[in-house]
Amino acid sequence: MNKTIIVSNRLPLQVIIENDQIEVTPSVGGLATGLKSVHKESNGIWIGWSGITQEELTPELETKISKAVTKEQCVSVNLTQRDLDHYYYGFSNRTLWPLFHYFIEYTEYNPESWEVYKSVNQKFADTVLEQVNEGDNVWIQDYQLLLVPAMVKAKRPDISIGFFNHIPFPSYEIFRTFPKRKELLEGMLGADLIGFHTYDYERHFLSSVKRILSLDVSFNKITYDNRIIRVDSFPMGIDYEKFENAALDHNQMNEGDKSEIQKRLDQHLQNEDGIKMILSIDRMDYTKGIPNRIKAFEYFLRKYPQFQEKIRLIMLAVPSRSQVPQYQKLKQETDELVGRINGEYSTVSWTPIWYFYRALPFENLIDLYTSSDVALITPVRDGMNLVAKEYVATRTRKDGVLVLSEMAGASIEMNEALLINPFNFEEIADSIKQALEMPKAEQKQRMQALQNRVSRYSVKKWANEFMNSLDQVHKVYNVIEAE
Ligand code: GDG
Repeated sequence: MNKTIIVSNRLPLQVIIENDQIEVTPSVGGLATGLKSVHKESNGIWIGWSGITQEELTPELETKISKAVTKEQCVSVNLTQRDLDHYYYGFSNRTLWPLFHYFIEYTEYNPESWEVYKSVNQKFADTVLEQVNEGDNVWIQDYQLLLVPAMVKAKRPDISIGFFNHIPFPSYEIFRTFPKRKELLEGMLGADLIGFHTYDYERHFLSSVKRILSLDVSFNKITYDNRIIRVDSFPMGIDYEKFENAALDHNQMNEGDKSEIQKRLDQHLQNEDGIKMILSIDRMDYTKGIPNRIKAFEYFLRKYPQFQEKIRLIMLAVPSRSQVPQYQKLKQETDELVGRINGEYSTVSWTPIWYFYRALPFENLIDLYTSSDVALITPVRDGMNLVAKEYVATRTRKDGVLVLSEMAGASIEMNEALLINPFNFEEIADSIKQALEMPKAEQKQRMQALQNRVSRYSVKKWANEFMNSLDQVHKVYNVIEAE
């Protein structure tokens, strides 16, 4: 039976070592859920790193991990600490991430990291080659693995390969600045189908292929190496039902079953007459526009002082890549901004910003989504942004307003949100006011339209559409071969 091999930087599971024993728990992230039908139900396998470096492993532990992940239909790729430093923290996070998000000034180019990135991509490709059989499909995920498609295709031209980029693809003028631009494109072109979240990313990619590799890209098809490669957009969705059901359960919860956070939220909602909650959730990342948001919030408090003591910004920032200096700087800037604004505006009974720098369990995420009148999502660049979609899915009472940056891929499908330019503080402040004062009927109308769209295009549908397109492209390829 033919299978699909999914390849991503991390396996969809958590491996914990304690006293020489290992525990493996499946991860519940969006990608793992979305690809479940492709992975588990079709007897597929998932290739990725387990989260444990080679240095942490004894031969016994390695065998145990290998056995445990095999049970989950996974195969782990072994990485050393040096691999991780250069391939992941180095080339992926200090080079490709800023480059693809238009932060050219943060983009470092270190030849040693590039060499390790190539060798680690080769490790992933070699693992695919060990596992692949005739008739299988391979679906490679994201910017950490840009070279894997060509590495697999070189050895197995018969195998159908898909690649999906989860982050933006920058415009040609940005991409052309990068020393290894040609190699990255050639790596991606090993795939038969290349997917992006939006048409704009697709367009940027095609223009780079046309101008850097001088290839014809008419009708989203590239003929290269005697093959046809198709490029298309597949906006990723969420597991809508999971969020909707969690919110429904949450809304019917007895007092005794409520989390501590929810009890605190309830207390404040009841005690502080008429106070409204504005929510933001993101990884602590410079692409998410966190300082812009805080500054715009301060501008709002100054411009519309009648809202002081009537609203609160709840900001959940999840620690991320804290070894990278720009992330440390961002954390410091955020701490200072929050401290300054709280210092300046707080009263004995009111603090304008509640700031959490940690990851919270899923249940608390639902507490926050369901208790917030407004979601304020202001990335300066974001491939998609699933938080915006999750907020919408949890608003089962059809109220709440989404204020969303037009720089998030999600904004293309979420026109009923209040769309803002994250660099325009005035516009953000005015949109916060509009959101807080929006009549219930208008909230309902906008929310219903958003829910209809977000529920229709779920993450499962996203995965199925990608796989169906990959099958189509492969058929065309076979026809050309036969001719
Ligand atoms: C990349 C692209 C693209 C957040 N805090 C907690 C928590 N989360 C979950 C959210 C959401 C996910 O993390 C974040 O997803 P995003 O899409 O917003 O952002 P990235 O992490 O940057 O993801 C992005 C995505 O890939 C998919 O292609 O949309 O553009 O950058 O699901 O719910 N989950 C829990 N606790 C937290 O504190 N449990």
